[in-house]
Amino acid sequence: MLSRRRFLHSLTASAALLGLPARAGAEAGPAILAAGPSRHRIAPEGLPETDLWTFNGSFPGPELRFAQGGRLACRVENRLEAPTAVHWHGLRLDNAMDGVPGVTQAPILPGEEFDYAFDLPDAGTYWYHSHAQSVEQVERGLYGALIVEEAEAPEVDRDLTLVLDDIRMARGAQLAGDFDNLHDRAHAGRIGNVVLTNGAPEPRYEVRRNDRLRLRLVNAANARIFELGLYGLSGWVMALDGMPLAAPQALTGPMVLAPGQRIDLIVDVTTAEDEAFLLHLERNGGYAQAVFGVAPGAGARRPDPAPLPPNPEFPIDLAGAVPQRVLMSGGAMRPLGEAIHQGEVLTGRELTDRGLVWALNGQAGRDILPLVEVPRGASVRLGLANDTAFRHAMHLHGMHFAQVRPDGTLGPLRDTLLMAPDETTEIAFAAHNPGDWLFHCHMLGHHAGGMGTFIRVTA
Ligand SMILES: [Cu+2]
Repeated sequence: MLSRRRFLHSLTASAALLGLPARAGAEAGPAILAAGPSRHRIAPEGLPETDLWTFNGSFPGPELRFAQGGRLACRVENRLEAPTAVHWHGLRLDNAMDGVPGVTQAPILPGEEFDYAFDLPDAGTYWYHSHAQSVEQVERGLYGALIVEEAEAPEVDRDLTLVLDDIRMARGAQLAGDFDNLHDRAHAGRIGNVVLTNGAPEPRYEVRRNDRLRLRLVNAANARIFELGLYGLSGWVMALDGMPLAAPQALTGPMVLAPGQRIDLIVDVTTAEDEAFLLHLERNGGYAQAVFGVAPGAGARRPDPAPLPPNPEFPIDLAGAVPQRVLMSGGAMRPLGEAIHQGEVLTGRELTDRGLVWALNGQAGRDILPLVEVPRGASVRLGLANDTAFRHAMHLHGMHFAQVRPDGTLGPLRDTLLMAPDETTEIAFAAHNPGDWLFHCHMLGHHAGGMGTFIRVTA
């Protein structure tokens, strides 16, 4: 892995050159994220390095860490030959900083830059990624973790972020170039053939027996839904999509992590063997997603962890919520007959010619009108029906929602919800954050293929 220390050193130098104020302690996030091409050793020695697009030449991009209640200030420089923009996934931030070209900002053109600056009211595990031509740019490596630290963090021996991805590698250890192919779009999305953790296949981390680890899992893949297990580690789910659970939930079975989602774990190294694993589960067994080398340790088992401190809350008024249905349609096996695209009714053939294969409420691609418009402070209740043969990971920008359980109670807060084929469910959220906020499938080819809309919260 790249040395974070070396990276921070080089940034301090750039900040000084630009006359930007130096920051200290947990506020010392980089002053600059430069998007540009870089080469990385992913394939075994003997094969070429892989050409990627990354932030600051690091794959994944540098892990950003800030203190809760602090402020992120970061200049994004575009050294690519394509327009870009950075979305700060899961953060309840100012709309103008959300990083969606054509909605919250103009794209950052090659050679240009954009200054992002916003407050960080919530602690948790978040991530940042390109939101311009994301089906290509995220696949090429334009993403990184963003951690907001609690003032009173739980005591652990190691706080480790594991950013999961898969890439589709072709000859010469280079990415297969057909990022936009219609077949992927209309099926489960671009699924890779090389699975990575922090940019490497099967990385190894050294720990000691009885160590307590905080593992922050982030799914940065285009479309892969990770099913994960632990071997030799046992513990609790502490947070989902950055938001703390009211009570730690003991881990008893596999974990499912859809694209865009995060899980915070606290685990103890309980194995008597000399290795433990984060397992990637497949139908017929599992293999190592990440390996932990286990050295003898002097420590004893610790008591169960206390819940993480709660983030600021915005109560959801379920009874008074504005209802809106969302019908998800299209894709292979149940293709769109016709749908509206930017105010025009198009046939299935015409839609396909434009790469559009999915629709929300009969709209293929983002309309000029919002899915729903509410005043700030209202609550919204979305009835979601997945009338497709595929799974989708529906992501809301700028606000967290809760799933409404059949008994009417609310599940934990999330920003991305995985839906099964033919599933219907409801989510609800407090519209506390003014602006136009995307609501889209985080399988990036599905979004590019039409599965996206937005919600307007008026001030
Ligand atoms: Cu989808």
